[in-house]
Amino acid sequence: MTINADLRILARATPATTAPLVSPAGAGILHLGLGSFHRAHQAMYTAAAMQRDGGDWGIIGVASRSRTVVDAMHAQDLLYSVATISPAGTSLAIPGVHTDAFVGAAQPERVVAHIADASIRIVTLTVTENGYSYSPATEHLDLDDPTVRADLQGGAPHSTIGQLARGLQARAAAGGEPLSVLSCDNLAANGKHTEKLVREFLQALPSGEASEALAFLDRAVTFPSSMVDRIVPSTTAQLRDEVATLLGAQDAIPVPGEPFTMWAIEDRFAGGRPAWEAGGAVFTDEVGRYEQMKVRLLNGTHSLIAYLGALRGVGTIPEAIGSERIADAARAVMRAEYEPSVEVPTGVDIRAYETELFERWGNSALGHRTSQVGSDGSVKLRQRIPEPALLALGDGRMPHLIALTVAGYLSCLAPLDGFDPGAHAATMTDPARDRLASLAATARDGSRLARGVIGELRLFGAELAHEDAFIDRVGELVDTIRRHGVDAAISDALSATPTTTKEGRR
Ligand code: CS2
Repeated sequence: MTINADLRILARATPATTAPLVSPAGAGILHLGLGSFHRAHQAMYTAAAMQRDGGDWGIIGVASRSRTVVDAMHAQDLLYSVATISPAGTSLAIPGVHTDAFVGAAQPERVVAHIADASIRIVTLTVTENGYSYSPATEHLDLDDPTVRADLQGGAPHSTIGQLARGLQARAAAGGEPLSVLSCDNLAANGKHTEKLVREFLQALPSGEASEALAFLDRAVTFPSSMVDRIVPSTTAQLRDEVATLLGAQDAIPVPGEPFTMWAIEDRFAGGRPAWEAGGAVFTDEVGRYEQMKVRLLNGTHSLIAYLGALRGVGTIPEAIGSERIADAARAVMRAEYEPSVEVPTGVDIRAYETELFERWGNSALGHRTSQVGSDGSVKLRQRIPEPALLALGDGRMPHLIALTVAGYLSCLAPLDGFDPGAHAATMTDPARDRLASLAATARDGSRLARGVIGELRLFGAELAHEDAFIDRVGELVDTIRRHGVDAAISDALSATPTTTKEGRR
């Protein structure tokens, strides 16, 4: 008996919780980025929407390069389970929203054809911060990126922005039915950002080639912004075993997720949308505020916890936040350095939000790894730290704990000669790892390393590259970590931070 038969039989034979929530007849959504996050987040909201209101909102999932999930999904009738995990136990759901899945790198023309197809009304994206071909140094589409250059020259496109732009050109030529492109990545103003990059791609084409597509964008394409939130660790063999026991069938690709989930979306959909509110999504004009609050308080602090934890030899986020020193640093960075830069969305109680964050990070059953959160720091930190850091510096305050976050990152990813950041740092991956390693190889101390990375490489954008006092502070903390250990650096940053008095702590 094949795995898919198992899942189907299970769908009929077991209680509703393990039957697929829906089985759509047709697809209305093309999703780029078939990773765990999409499968535990958007897929669940879309299932809830169709359960309540029906609609042809099935999802065609496109994995960027890897065949693993696509092959497993085809072997399982496009089904997989989402395991909601807390210390109280694990519950399973099978969303069942996907109507097809394929690998974009293997069939780029098919991505373009689906975007052009009128039955698709929304293209959603979870391609990570790194998937937008954006150059922080120029603040535009990265025209030096070889994939973008090749996509501009014609042929089947391989960059996400190239695929979107070529798909929109084809859709314009095919009659120009309305469409929305919805970014679900952790980027500030992710809708605007995506639109800007798509337009820059089209504008970079030989004159006249994109005029029809640009007029179509003006007339019938929207790029709503959205803030997505759910902690989704990588799948483990242990989870596969646990799911097999609960399900009574093998699932090769279960996705673990925390109980908390949130989605705030701008309600600007050109061709309609699923009733995602049925799954708890919030439609609001304040997405920018939600995004800012989440990317800074949750993600920015998450990075700090991950790097400090890894440097203390700790493998998981709950273990890291369980240390009082790291919890103090986390609270201080949130209150003293991120909160002043955030406009809190209407109706949100920031203290309650913060308390909930500590509970979420402390979810010991989830086993979220410091190495996972610490990976891709070059592209993640760029979203999380420059604006709050610049704001504090502009107000005459040194953001010591943001500097410590960067120092922790550099100590993990670009260790100076003679410093061993430990096993968890060693498994962090990062697109800038080689560039960082060559800077670390020639830098004699933290100050030169920080200058090279922030000042010359401009890893965190053009503005921070000129903030000498901040760069020096990062360098000092790198040296403290190397000479006296991470705890000494935490004490140093905390004692320099005015609001980390007893009264400011909890
Ligand atoms: C994390 C996020 O890996 C990371 O950088 O901060 O993936 C985080 O878990 C999610 O954004 C939560 O919504």
